[in-house]
Amino acid sequence: MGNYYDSAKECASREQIKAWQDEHLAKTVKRVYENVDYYREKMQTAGIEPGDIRSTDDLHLLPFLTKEDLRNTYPYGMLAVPLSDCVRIHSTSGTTGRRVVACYTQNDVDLWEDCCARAIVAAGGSKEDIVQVCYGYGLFTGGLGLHGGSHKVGALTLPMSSGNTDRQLQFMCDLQSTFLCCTPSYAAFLAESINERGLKDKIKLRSGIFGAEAWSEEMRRDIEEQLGIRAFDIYGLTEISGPGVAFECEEQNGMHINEDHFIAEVINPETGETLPDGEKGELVFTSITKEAFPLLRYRTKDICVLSHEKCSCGRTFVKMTKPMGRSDDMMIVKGVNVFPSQIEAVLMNQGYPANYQIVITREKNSDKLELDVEMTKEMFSDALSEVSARETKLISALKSMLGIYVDVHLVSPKSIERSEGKAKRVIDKRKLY
Ligand code: DLL
Repeated sequence: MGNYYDSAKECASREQIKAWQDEHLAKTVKRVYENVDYYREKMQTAGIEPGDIRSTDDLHLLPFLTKEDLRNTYPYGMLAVPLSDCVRIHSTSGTTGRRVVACYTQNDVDLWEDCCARAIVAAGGSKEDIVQVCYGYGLFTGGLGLHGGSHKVGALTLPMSSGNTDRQLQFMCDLQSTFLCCTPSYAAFLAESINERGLKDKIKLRSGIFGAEAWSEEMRRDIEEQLGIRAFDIYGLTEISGPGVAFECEEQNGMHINEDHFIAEVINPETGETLPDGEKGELVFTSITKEAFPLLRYRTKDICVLSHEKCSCGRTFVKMTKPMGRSDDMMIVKGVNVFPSQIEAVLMNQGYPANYQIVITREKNSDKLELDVEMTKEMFSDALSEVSARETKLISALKSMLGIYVDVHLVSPKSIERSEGKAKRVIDKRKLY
């Protein structure tokens, strides 16, 4: 069994990391140029030859790739190896347009699982753990990615997949799971169900890694408190491999990007210009070790900030903040940029659970932002005046956070549909007009 805290790599000096990236970037660019017609044409149009990219200092010369390019080349047009060398396909959910499929060679699967194993180890996991994986297994990368990582760590792995909460809880109690992997919204739902059923004393969970969707610090505190665990963030996207592109360490303050596999940049989404540490922009990845589906300068649409500041855990890999929304799902309401994470922070601050839904409509050219929020059982009351006082308080806190009026409806506990995977928080009806 490997040691997935690889200090030689994870704590290498910045010079060593750069030297590794320089070498692997140049090789990847050459390979992509030779094997992927679509990208070769893109490079030719930009007037770039593989020999122009000698190190990470030349990265900015390469053209960007977007989801649109992956749709144009669906399903196999971006493959850099023969299809017969691939052993696995995963896919994005494709809620907004054609699906994107990503192919993996055996080596790609191995490296991806190594990244997930690092994430588990950084969250305190080891071969002594019983890891309950309740991400969906299948085309979604969450289940199989963390499953593979857990195997590599040598932990006892429970491949539960998502859903069937009764069975999740029964196994959690009977088999004494110690480590949980699922979306933060499902972790919050499991916590709620555990408390309702009085099972808190029967569970042995001590840690968990949660990702695939945005979650706030307030939600982390809630999950940690209710489940009696430490809750770590994990980030990734199908196009770049899946979960484990970046992971939190014990500092719980930003996620280390696995820089021996992925070069990260933050760019100004309007101009494409590369931004320095500390500036907010769109995250762009270049994969430098993938065989089947290596993407160069892929625009993730995720907005974040990078930091090379020294981390107390000793890892030297650059850290990204939690994504602060997406450049494409950022809502613009009455001309104001609004992120669901801002709304969630206000809700959690006032003690509401993370069960809410945002609906945006447009009447007579004017946007309206409505927010349904579930009350906790303790808040729930038949006295209308109490509920309306609560609504007023929430409206005023949202106004000072966002600068716009939000039409808040407090609804009874459990009336908003629960999600077993990623929660659907925003319904923008304006696009339907
Ligand atoms: O969500 C991979 C994953 C699975 C990550 C399990 C973590 C855990 P996709 O379905 O392709 O892949 O969605 C990728 O989800 O671009 C982000 O917008 C969002 N996302 C992923 N992780 C986080 C996170 C998986 N920790 C898209 N916080 C990404 C906020 C996240 N957003």
